[in-house]
Amino acid sequence: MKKIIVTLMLVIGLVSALSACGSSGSSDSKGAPTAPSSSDGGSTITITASNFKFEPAEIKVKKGDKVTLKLDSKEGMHGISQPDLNIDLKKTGETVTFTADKTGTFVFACNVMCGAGHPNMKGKIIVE
Ligand SMILES: [Cu+2]
Repeated sequence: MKKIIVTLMLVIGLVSALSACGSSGSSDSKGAPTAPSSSDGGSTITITASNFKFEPAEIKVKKGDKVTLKLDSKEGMHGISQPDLNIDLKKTGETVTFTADKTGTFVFACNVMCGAGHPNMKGKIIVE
């Protein structure tokens, strides 16, 4: 009799252990926020602007990449301007898509008068 109970307990233990394993849930992966995801359909890079900096302040792309920039103003009103790459964003959530067709370092700056730190709001896009 004792043997049967022990066996039963073992079986129950095993079954619950297995089902617990199976239902451990899906793990959603959060990728690195600044790294471009792919080069085929173009990648989207979100630039977060706050008083008075851009995050990331430096973006690296490969020549020929199709890149979409998205402006996310977290604090205050900011924009992103880079005339050589035809970038001119002035509202949060706004995007621009460009093809990095020339190598070099392209400095972008805030184009909305946002306060004392405005002249220091700069970042760069490096096309290599
Ligand atoms: Cu500004």
